[in-house]
Amino acid sequence: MSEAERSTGGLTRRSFLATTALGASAVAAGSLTACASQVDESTRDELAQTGEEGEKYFQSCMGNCSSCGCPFWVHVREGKIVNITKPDLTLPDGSKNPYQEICVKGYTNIERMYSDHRIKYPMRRVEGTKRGEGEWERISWDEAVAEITAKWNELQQKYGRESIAFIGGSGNSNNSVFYTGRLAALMGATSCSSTYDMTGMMSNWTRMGFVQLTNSQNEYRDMLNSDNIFIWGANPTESMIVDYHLVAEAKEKGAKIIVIDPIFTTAASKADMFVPIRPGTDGLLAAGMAQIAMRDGFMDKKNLQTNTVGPFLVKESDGLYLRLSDLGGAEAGSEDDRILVYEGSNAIPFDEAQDPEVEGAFEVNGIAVKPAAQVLIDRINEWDLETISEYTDIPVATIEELAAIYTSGLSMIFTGFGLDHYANGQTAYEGMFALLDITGQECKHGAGITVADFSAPTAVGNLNLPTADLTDVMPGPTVYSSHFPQLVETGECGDIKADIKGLYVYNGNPIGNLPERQRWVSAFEAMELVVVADIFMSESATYADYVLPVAFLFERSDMIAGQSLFLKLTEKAVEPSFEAKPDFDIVTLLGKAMGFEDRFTLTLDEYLEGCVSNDVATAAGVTWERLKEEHAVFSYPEEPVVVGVNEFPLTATGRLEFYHEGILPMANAGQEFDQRKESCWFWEPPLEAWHENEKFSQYPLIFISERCKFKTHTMFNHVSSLQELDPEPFVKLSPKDAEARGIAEGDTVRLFNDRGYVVLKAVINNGCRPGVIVIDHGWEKDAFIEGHYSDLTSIETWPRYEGSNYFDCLCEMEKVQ
Ligand SMILES: Nc1nc2c(c(=O)[nH]1)N[C@H]1C(S)=C(S)[C@@H](COP(=O)(O)OP(=O)(O)OC[C@H]3O[C@@H](n4cnc5c(=O)[nH]c(N)nc54)[C@H](O)[C@@H]3O)O[C@H]1N2
Ligand SMILES: Nc1nc2c(c(=O)[nH]1)N[C@H]1C(S)=C(S)[C@@H](COP(=O)(O)OP(=O)(O)OC[C@H]3O[C@@H](n4cnc5c(=O)[nH]c(N)nc54)[C@H](O)[C@@H]3O)O[C@H]1N2
Ligand code: SF4
Ligand SMILES: [Mo]
Repeated sequence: MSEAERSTGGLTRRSFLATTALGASAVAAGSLTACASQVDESTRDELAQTGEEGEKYFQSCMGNCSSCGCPFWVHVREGKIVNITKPDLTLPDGSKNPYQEICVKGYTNIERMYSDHRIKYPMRRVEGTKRGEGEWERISWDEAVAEITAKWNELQQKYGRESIAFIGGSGNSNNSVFYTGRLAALMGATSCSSTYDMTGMMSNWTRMGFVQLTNSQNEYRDMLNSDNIFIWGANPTESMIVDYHLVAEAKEKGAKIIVIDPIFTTAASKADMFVPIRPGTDGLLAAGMAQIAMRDGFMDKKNLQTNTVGPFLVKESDGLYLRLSDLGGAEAGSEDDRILVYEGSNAIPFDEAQDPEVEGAFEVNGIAVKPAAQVLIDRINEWDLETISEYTDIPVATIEELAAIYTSGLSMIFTGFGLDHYANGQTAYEGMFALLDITGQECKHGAGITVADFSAPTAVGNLNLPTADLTDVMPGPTVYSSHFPQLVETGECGDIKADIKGLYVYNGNPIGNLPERQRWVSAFEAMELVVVADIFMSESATYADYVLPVAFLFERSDMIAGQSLFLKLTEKAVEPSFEAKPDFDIVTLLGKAMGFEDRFTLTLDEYLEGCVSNDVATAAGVTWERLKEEHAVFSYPEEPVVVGVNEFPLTATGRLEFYHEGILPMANAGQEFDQRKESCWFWEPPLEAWHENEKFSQYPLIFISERCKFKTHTMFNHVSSLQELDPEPFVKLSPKDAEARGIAEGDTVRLFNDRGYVVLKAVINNGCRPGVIVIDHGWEKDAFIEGHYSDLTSIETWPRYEGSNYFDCLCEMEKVQ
């Protein structure tokens, strides 16, 4: 393929421009996925220009970005979708919904729907061809369902119920697709749970408990109450496109914006201060700032005493809290066996204390103890500012300046998932939490930490419904994607034993989106049956034995919960293209054929109605009738949620927990686990992405990715108009790294390490930190000249959290001659 062809997904530039938005001539002859659109472009253009509004249906993008689903009106004329416009959702006070805009990707959903990349029919890989060769034959739904379920029965009889694994993804969060979990549970199949973003989310949950409305401490709107906003490990102008205006508005109101990132992002270009940091060292920077704050008298004792576990006494011997039972005052484990704090030379139950100590070391009945806050402070003080400066590569004076700004007013940390993508990302999040707890920048409006994920409607739209009635059913095991290849390779993962022989992939594109792609390709190859249900011919679908066509968002009604202030009920605007069906219908067909007729009796509407027949919805005033009438119902508190103000930690102690007594790893994958070390913040270098790592002399470049405005993961990859704006992948590198390797702008380069390689173009960029290279996220294999960027990354995890550690990756680069 020539370069021009490659950059436009296989079409020459001329034919590409001529066929943008699926002109019939773009159709690859004979391919069953490539299809003539049901409406040709000129007809749709004509329809779009008639000036009439057409029929309007309430719909939503489901980009899995920002606030996860900007609401739309889609306009239909003569059965064709011709336009997308923005509904004006308002908050109860009459103000505009702050979480809805339509970005450039959003408007291309029409083109996406009519794209030649849709899967049109159920298809079976042609017998005698290999997976991935792309030879398909069209079959009927009856054949597909009969053949797939016959094979499932055979495999389950031979290898056990758990030998079929269901792998979901982050795809589009909608209640229809979640229904797939019902089939998996009934079949006793193994569920593979994807681990992207997991370290970040688990760090939050471990600290706050599974609070209902937010995964972070403050909802985004609360930034408008802040004096300082630290954008720290997030790239919101690309990844939270429709939410970034809140940062801009806060700035207009006078807030100072500080960006801490290894690369000079667009947000950095708009900020008051940019601090380039060495990757993987954020926890240390936070510790340095906390140290300075304490030195300068900004320790907030009251906050530690009341909102956190700060005063709880920790026994030096075993790291457990000192309780009344340790002193013979209560029966161990009884309700009265309360945790003790130190006040006026005595250890007393925490709920009787007025002004407990948060610092110091004490002896109680011969037992050496320290308040948990002191344990944290000791860990922080193990690091001196010079060492912190050396490791973070930030001058001491800058760390001092950051601390001074942070303590100068109400400060918010706006973080994201950049820090999550290192194996020990919790050291960064927990470092930030320590800074918040010590300085008291929390539990009040304008101060705290915010990350995309405020999820009121998730509870309202009961996502547990698909399995809630299955109390008599024994579901299969759940394994995290970070250990799924291990399970396939060895049949074991901790306590789980399963001989996985069949995969059902839905709502995700694991090959290419999960780290260490070759392990995933091998896992797919080891299967006797791979089924992929998708709207599009994704990279994973190309490795399937059967593909099942899923209806596009506008071709079904659905409920969208999560990352929004509104619960939304979308309306089917047009009939599904070709033979596509909503996941709900697909799962119902498969479930009935597996013998679960009496468990799949609902229609999609009945199921969606059931989703809002729950107490949380009733309390929020959300009813099916209202949803039918209003489409989107505000189901969130009017004031931004701030944990510690209008929502409270749901931890065992009822407080924010920076110390964890007896913490366990997220999953037992047979790993060693140092419970004492993990009980409280500490810092160690990333597993791989570190200049003192033994691989560094061979592979001295840290490979990270960034979000791109024109893609959400791989979901908008085949939209021609976006391809025109963003035609091919390239690696960004600093002038210094380019010079050292004789690389010039536009050269073709090869990145490689022990795991794999990728060949693509190089772009030299001054905003790139020397030693760090960047490829934007979301490309699939056909986009690269050779290889795949996910062949570089590692699946290895930290013992505590199951993560996907895309950025914890070293490689080298050379010019391709
Ligand atoms: N357009 C678009 N938007 C999206 C998505 C998409 O694919 N496309 N995906 C959505 C999803 S699922 C997610 S999880 C989010 C993720 O979006 P973000 O939370 O913004 O995460 P990333 O873009 O992965 O990384 C954020 C920033 O962290 C920086 N970074 C990398 N390493 C370090 C480090 O060691 N320290 C510090 N301080 N910074 C570091 C990166 O340079 C980057 O600027 O975006 C969502 N929004
Ligand atoms: N190198 C690198 N890799 C990364 C990241 C990174 O920063 N760098 N980020 C990671 C992160 S944070 C995330 S969240 C993951 C995302 O990883 P994935 O969840 O695998 O992301 P998508 O590419 O969006 O794949 C979603 C698939 O689901 C399909 N789909 C959409 N809606 C539906 C539906 O209703 N039903 C069905 N059956 N299918 C549907 C889409 O067509 C698409 O093929 O990527 C991760 N991968
Ligand atoms: S892709 Fe754009 S329009 Fe769609 S949800 Fe994301 S930000 Fe909104
Ligand atoms: Mo993500």
